[in-house]
Amino acid sequence: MKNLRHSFSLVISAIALTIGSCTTPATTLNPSIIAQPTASAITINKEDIANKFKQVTVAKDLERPWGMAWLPDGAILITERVGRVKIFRNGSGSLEQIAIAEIPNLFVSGQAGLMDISLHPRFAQNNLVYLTYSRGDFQSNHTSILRAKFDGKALVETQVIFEVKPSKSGNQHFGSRIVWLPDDTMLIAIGDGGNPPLQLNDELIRNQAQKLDSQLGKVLRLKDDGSIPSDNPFVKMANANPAIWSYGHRNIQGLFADPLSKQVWSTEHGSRGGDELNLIEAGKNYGWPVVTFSHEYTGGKISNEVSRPNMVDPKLVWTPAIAPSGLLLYRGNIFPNWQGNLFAGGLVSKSVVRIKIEGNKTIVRETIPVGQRVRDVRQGKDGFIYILTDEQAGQLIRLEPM
Ligand SMILES: [Ca+2]
Repeated sequence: MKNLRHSFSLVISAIALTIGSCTTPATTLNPSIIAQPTASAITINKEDIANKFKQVTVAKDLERPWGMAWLPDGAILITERVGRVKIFRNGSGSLEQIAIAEIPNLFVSGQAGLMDISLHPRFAQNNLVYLTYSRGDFQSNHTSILRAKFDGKALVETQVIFEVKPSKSGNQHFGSRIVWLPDDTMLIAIGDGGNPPLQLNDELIRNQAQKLDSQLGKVLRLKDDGSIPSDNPFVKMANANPAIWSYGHRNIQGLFADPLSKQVWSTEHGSRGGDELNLIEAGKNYGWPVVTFSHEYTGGKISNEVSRPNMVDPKLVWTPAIAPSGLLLYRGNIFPNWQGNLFAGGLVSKSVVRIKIEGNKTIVRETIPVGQRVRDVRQGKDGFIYILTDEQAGQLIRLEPM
């Protein structure tokens, strides 16, 4: 283990901001209160000074790693987008590939491939592991959930337990984080299918996010066998897909369910600017692409509206984009003053943003430069914060107090 670099824990490059709670009557949000990562510094308080830390690279040569999950003994299972799973053992520092029985019709291209990994909440009893991946080919593919058993050495008995409908073409916007709720159901975030000019049914595919008969652009809630719980919000609505938990999402790649507060937080990619932090609640519409701060990559407006009364406002907006992936709400003891803070990874920003929640306000407290594309941020079983970087030679980086 080597200390590759010291962090810049006191560098604060984002301005504090707040956006009204989602329950307030919607008004047009003032763009001046939106996060401007280049804006002026804010006052450094004792809390920040107490949390000096360093970034330690504990594993490297991971090829485009995407997700990670902790085994009961502290070892970490890590996915690589090309279709591999590796195991990292903290004690020895070893990183080894493990065998996986089969990933049927794995599609690796652009953003597609093997993505998230998550253990069943009762893994100690059933050894079940859940993986998300894109299945099919460039013409037709589905984000799918693969369930496997970890026998101590390999992932065996793989079985596809869920696939998103409808199918789509192309290699963009798959989602696909998995988190677990206290009742052992899972939430999975699914992207809207892709950018213009990609179409589905003779219109832009991104419009799927507002269609309740489609699973694209949604957060879905499923049972641990891939079936649909009978108490989902749209189960009784005619023509609505019963798996839907929330809708109007572009592409969520950061999702966290906090067992203490029972809150579910997400980070969502905008197009050009307009990335969002959202508090996810059942049955709610999060607006995409009807309301958004985001612009087309070509520069034009996507919508003239940024808020509507029946749609949930984001808690925080990033313009320019950070390209968020990986989200953690910290509940460990290693950094006591960071209790309850959110940590949002950024692919384009190559950083992790620390966000404090104060009642209905979310305040950007600091930006932690990583210098590599950040794909995932998690709290380890040991209470340290782990960062996975999306590079051809990606790294597993641990934040440690100094
Ligand atoms: Ca939104």
